[in-house]
Amino acid sequence: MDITRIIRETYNRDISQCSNGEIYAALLKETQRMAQGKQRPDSKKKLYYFSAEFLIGKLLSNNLINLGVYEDVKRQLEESGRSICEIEEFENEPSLGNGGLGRLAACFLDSIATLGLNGDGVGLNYHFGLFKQVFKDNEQTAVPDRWITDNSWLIKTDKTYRVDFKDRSVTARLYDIIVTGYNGISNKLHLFDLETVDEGIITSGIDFDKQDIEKNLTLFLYPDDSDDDGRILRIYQQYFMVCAGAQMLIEECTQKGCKLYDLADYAVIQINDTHPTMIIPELIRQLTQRGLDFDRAIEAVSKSCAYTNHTILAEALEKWPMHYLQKAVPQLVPIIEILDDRVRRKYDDTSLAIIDKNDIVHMAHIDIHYSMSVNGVASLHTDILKKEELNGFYKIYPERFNNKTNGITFRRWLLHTNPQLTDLIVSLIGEDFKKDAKELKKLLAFKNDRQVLERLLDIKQEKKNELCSHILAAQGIVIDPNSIFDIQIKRMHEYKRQQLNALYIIHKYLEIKSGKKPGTPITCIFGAKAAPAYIIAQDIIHLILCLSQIINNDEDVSPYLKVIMVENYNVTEAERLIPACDISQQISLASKEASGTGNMKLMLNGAITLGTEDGANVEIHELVGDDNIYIFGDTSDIVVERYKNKSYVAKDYYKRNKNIRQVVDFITDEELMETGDEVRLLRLSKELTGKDWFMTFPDFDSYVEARERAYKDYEDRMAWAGKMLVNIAMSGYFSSDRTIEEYNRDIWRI
Ligand code: 26V
Repeated sequence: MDITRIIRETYNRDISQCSNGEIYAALLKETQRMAQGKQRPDSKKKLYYFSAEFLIGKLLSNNLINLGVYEDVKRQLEESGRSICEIEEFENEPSLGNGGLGRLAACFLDSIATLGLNGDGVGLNYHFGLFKQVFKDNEQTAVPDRWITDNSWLIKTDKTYRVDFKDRSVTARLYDIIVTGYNGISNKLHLFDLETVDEGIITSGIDFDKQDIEKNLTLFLYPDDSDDDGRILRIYQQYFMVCAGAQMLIEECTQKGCKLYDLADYAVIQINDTHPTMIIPELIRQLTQRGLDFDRAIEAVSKSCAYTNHTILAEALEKWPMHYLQKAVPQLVPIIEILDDRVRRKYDDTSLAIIDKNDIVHMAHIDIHYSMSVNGVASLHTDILKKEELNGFYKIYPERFNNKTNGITFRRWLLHTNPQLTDLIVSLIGEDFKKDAKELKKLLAFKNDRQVLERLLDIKQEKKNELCSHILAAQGIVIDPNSIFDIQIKRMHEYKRQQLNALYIIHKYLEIKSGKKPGTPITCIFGAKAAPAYIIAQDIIHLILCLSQIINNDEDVSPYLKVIMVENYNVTEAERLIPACDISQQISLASKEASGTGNMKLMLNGAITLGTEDGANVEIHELVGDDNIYIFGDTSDIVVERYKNKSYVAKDYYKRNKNIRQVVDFITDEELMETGDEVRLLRLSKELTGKDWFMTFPDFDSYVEARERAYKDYEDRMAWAGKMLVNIAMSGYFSSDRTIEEYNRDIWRI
């Protein structure tokens, strides 16, 4: 890529006369041109990865890396006195996802293209994505996050599809984003947009008329679903995605010569969580409309579809009242009734039915009965699905169930976010790990190499310094770069237990107040958004922000302990935080976190996990061994048992355990109540002492013990660097290339 030439051709000026924004725009167009020039795969069978979320992050650097020109572009820009980082500031991050599920879909697209597989993503083009988080008076407020400008990666196509709802028809316009593989081919991310969408109907914050479907359908990702209108809007969105997607898919397959009944030879559809489930009845509908008989349509669709489950939390498994479907998409109702009827004829057990006695449709049940594969996302998670949550289904379809432990793309989470570490690894073991992550194991040979370990510590320091400058610039907070960076970054949710982390921070604060100072200062960093309608999650954010205010302003304490909550945590912030992390907090209640993928990114960047035996932590533990991870808390078996026999009483722990009482009482102590909002703090305190549904109290002592042990071990810098090295070396298993190879080997067979 010759930047001088490109700039001259675009603007008829010299690069020195161009703003960074202009350079960005020119680079974007050129990168898009290069990506389009890449070979498109051409196989009979193609994967369609249907997902309501694709959290792709900024794409410029990522695409330059994948196209193999990043270093060259960076150098040319530097020669002209420009920096690629400053230029990338001009790119907006598309916030097309909530968290792990959407980011996983993005990592998968990268690996699918890298492995040369014929597979596209299919989703929605939300104009504002998820909200942008702004802190005000120690609370989260939500404002619209507009990301689409003239210089976005979206390519408008001339393809449109009609989507019929009960009382109206709308037009779906297809936009594409090119997905580049690393030294590979290119695929597409297909995003459908509502032709008549109107950004003008947003009133204040993220409020808008939820009934105005013709204008609102693709405005936001998962709008507030605390009321009926919000939930029905979600059904409209989901159907819009699958109806247009099914038309596109059938069109592509028939063009390749597919007869409708042999659809499974041409298309495999991965259903990412239950959000795209309506693709099953919708495809059946469209196939029968085109003349295929009903039985053969069911068969063709079931052989083409595969379902991934991403959670065992009952409240997160979608169940739609039939009258919602009647109201929005009545054409699917008779089909779903037939699907349910066939299940009922075959199996007596009513818990396996699709429509329950209250006329509620269990979306996951449609997926399980009418697809050829059901997978969990980490080994423990799949075991729990088989043994507990989906046991009834496992008994009738044992061959359908399989595990696919999640993964992450190392191109973004190592090569892009941590070039310093990448260079060190290249200098030690060569370039092969970039295509084959298992190669990282070769790093183990340097476990006792002082020079290498020192380099590792230097790089960590450099990344910590970079983060300090960023946080100072963005939020005006001074951080001690020599402190321990202890980080918890993920969606705010009670099961992820940010509240447990906060209780520890109170414990540490009181300890320092009483004169017991830590060996090394500690900086606790959080990054998390909470769903606007999720009150307790908002309360936990409030608690953390109040603690931050009190602790950071306390002269006795702040030299030893600081608390920071990063505003608007997103992929771009993650890219800054992850390489700078020393301790990775993965403290969900055992059995509740299906996998986690942040845990993998942090491990890859040399952070040591402090975690429960949950999700993929279990596999991290197995890989690195007891000495290179800090495990605490009750096991998933104990937790599952405790829920079953309802034996947990939070109040008992509160009464019996003085430490717990002390930290919990602090939430409603004078100091905090004066700083924060009484209603929020009282509600949170009551929630903990009265219920503590995610069992923070039973794990509290063991959490404190493990965390103290980690801090103490940190003091021995060489021993700590050894742990970092083992974590990096063993992280190869978590490459999404491995995950995708497994999906293709066991499910897709492209
Ligand atoms: C959604 C909701 C929505 C309603 C309120 C409660 C609730 C709780 C959890 C969820 C999560 C839905 C699915 C999801 O995002 N799962 C995540 O998928 C990741 C990729 O497989 C995985 O790493 C995370 O552990 C899992 O939580």
